[in-house]
Amino acid sequence: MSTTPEFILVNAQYDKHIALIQLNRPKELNALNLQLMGELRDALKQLDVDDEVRCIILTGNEKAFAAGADIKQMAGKTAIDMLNIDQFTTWDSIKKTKKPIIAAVSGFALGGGCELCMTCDMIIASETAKFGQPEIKIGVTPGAGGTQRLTRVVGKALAMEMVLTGKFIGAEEALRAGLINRVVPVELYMNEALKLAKEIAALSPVAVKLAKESVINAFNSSLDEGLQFERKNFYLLFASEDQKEGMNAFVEKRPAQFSGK
Ligand code: DAK
Repeated sequence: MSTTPEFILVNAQYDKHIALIQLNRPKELNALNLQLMGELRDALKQLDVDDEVRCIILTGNEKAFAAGADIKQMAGKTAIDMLNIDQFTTWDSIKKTKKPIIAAVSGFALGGGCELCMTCDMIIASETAKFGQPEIKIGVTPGAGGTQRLTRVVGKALAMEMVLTGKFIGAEEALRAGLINRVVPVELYMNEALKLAKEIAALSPVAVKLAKESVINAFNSSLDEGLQFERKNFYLLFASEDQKEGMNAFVEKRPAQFSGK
């Protein structure tokens, strides 16, 4: 990044091999304006090539992960403005992050905020988290995957209800629906996200990266294609030092030290 971001805080050394990005427009409930999204895209690109970083936590604050795209910024736009702004390039870039991203969610995760946390790989939520796709209430539909990712995860019945009525669901319902990994008391959600990040950061970064790639591929391929893809990644890992280290450490009954090579 060439300039210091204004709407996000980035700590590349939040913990050993763990980076933290915090969305930081608290007065606007972290509404995702174009600048914030650009800053987020740039930060993720940079962390993705930082060899010291093995896992990224993305969070907001206790009141809001993000209340959606910035409605005030979008309200007066024409279709051609939206086309020329081409937010999809930014969202696609975020989606292409190879390292695992854990969303630590408290409060509102709505519209683009819900879509952003679904773009992450795992979601840890506080008991106060509320997920929703309320775009229908402002005369549009979800635009960054809300009708697709949500439906694949929670199923048609709940997705239809959320997308067609804009209703929010709480953390417990989101857990039951398979949208999130766990719910913890609000004072613990960052700790819980860090605990999960540490677990992942202790493993082979190259295996983690390929494992993420294979799981994501499951959403974009037939079962046979996905299995072929998985197989190639599995073979590829036998070219890594981490595979030798991991298997030798098991045989020698000692903890493995993974280098990412
Ligand atoms: N945009 C702009 N400002 C927002 C905002 C938003 N999404 N959400 C909240 N704010 C602002 C409020 O306007 C208010 O500002 P001031 O009036 O103080 O200046 C401040 O944050 C505090 O909000 P409230 O006073 O409303 O707080 P409450 O606790 O009473 O209510 C709420 C919280 C989250 C229920 C409410 O703020 C709310 O309903 N917010 C809007 C939620 C929403 O409709 N979200 C969906 C937005 S549409 C795309 C990618 C993504 C998207 C589209 C396209 N492409 C790749 C093309 C995404 C679209 C969306 O997300």
